[in-house]
Amino acid sequence: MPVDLSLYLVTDATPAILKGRDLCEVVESALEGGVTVVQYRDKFNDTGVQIEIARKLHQITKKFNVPLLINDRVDVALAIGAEGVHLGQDDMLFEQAKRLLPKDAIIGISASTIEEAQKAVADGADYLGIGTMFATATKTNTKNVIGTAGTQAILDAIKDSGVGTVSIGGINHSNVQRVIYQSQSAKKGLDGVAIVSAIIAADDPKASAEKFVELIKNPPRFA
Ligand code: TZP
Ligand code: MG
Repeated sequence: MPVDLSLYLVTDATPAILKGRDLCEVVESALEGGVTVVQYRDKFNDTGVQIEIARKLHQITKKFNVPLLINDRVDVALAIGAEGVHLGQDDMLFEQAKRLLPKDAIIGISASTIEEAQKAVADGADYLGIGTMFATATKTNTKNVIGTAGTQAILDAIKDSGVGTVSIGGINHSNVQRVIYQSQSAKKGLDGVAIVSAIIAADDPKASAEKFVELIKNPPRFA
């Protein structure tokens, strides 16, 4: 079954972003608001804690029938039986992850260049996380801020592949329609947007997700 990538939530486990709240509660609230995929991304906790959190998150995502993907850590995904992983260019190679994970596991790959995107497509990635769209405080060590032009170039280069795509980096309520609308002028539009702080750090993650759903499904007013 193809994954609905339309509102793809990426977590952050740093206390400043969580503002003292429990990550699982924040994610549950976001799911109530309409998030369609959850990626557990945790650069803060050690492996044992990550496995514990991932297991709790999986109980929650299963209630919503939403896939849980694990960032970076194929071992954590295997330990809890997550639906898949998301791997960056410096993480485990696609073919190694493919060998370790169950046959039907979802494997997403980050791409910031046409070459990276074409390689991921040739490898057999299920979807691409394309970015960084806009500079963001959430991830300051990004190689490339590629903007809408760079994103369109990647989308055009892989348009015939049928591989899913999400844009990531600095996407919020004010720019999400621009991101989606501008990508529609590419030969293959985006399948969704990946969001960290605009949902995870929101005062009301459910309301934030609801607003994203509304903005995504309605055509942009400035078109
Ligand atoms: N990869 C590229 S940008 C980014 C990641 C994980 C962080 C995006 O965070 P935010 O808060 O949605 O800008
Ligand atoms: Mg990574």
